[in-house]
Amino acid sequence: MRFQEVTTGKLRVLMRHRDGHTSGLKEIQAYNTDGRPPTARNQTPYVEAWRDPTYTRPGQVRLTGITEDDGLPKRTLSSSWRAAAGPDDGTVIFDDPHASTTVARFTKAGTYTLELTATDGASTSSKRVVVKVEELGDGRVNLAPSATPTASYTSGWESVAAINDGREPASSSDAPRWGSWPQKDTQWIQYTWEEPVRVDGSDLYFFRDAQPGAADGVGVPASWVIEYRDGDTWREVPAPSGYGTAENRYNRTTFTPVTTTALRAKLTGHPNLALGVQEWKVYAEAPESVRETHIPTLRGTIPDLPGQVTLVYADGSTARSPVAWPALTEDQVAEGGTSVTITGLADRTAQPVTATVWVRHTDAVEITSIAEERVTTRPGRAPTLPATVVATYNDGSRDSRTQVTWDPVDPDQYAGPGTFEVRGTVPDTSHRATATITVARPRDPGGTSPARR
Ligand SMILES: [Ca+2]
Ligand SMILES: [Ca+2]
Repeated sequence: MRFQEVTTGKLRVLMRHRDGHTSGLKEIQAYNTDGRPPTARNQTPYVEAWRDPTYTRPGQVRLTGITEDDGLPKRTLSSSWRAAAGPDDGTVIFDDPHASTTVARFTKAGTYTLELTATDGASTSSKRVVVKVEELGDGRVNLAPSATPTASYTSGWESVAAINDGREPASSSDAPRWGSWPQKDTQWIQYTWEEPVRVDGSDLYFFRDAQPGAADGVGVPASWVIEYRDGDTWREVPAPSGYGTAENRYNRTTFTPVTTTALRAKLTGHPNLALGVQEWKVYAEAPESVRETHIPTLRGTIPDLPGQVTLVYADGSTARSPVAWPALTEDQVAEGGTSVTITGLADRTAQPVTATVWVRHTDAVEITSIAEERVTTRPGRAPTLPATVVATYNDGSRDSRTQVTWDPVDPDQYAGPGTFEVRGTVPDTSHRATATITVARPRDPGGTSPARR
């Protein structure tokens, strides 16, 4: 590059690292060309983009982008990702559509064309990446990536972060991995989540460099158990299907669901051998349903969509899950009396979730009905009543964020199997909310259900 002549004793280059990369400089030469630099002319931005091949989560793609500009005309450069093409009904959700490097998630398998566009305010460049999304996963959601991994002990040259890095091991001697050498006997690895999770299974892949009977080294365990944190106590997960110790593959364990903030695998080694793990996946229980999301908005106003949805499990209990929605456009909310349904992705279920946005002509509306709620519980356990209900208004719009105060429930009503109704009060309307409660014995008599006590 050329610039106006300066007189100086020092020259330096300032570099800003590209996202996820470091930078190096091989050589810099400085000249006095004795010439006048040419008048700067605005160059269009430079854009490059590709798919990160090391990122292997089902239904997701990590996109790496580079956007650069000469700083002309106004020293601004903005970029954005969009889906230029994809299968019918397929939705792409970018974690941050304005970051050049981001993760895209898909609601449907197929071939998508994703486009990164950069503009300096005067001119625009773009680059397309075609990605083939083969599988959205097998319906199980691995919660390990969102956990913090710790261990009883980690050898200085191994890494506990390797157990949830998402990298598929090629064999039990692959690396990176966690290992406890020279600590032997019983060792553990642990996952801790910031919010409670509801889990019902795991896949664990051991690291080993020795076989049972060896004088030293790292081996698969002689035995192991999965424990969950219940208050201040560690308990073994209920009704575990078994704890395999095979090498060179995952060992699957399923168990009766538990809600917890921490899970650990407690491994007991063969004599003389330390312990190790390549990867440990922990699966969220698949919910039976997701509570409907209905959001009204005034025409011309793009509404804020809820950051969480409520998952409902087979036993009637519920949990919240973060959810990502595609961005709404002004066109979609331009006309009163219309509605638009969008598909989002919740962190803790493999099923896509939907939200309906109802576009109103006016805010002068009133409630005409409240949808009935259906709740399941077990004998002796108070039903989990929802904090909100779905109200329908006189213009046909709905709102799933309508607050409700339920009448008190007498424990006698859910002491044994049967059905009963609970009524609730909603502000600013004489319409009452109704919840029908079904008290049923659990389908699976195993575990620690109250029905068996
Ligand atoms: Ca430019
Ligand atoms: Ca790993």
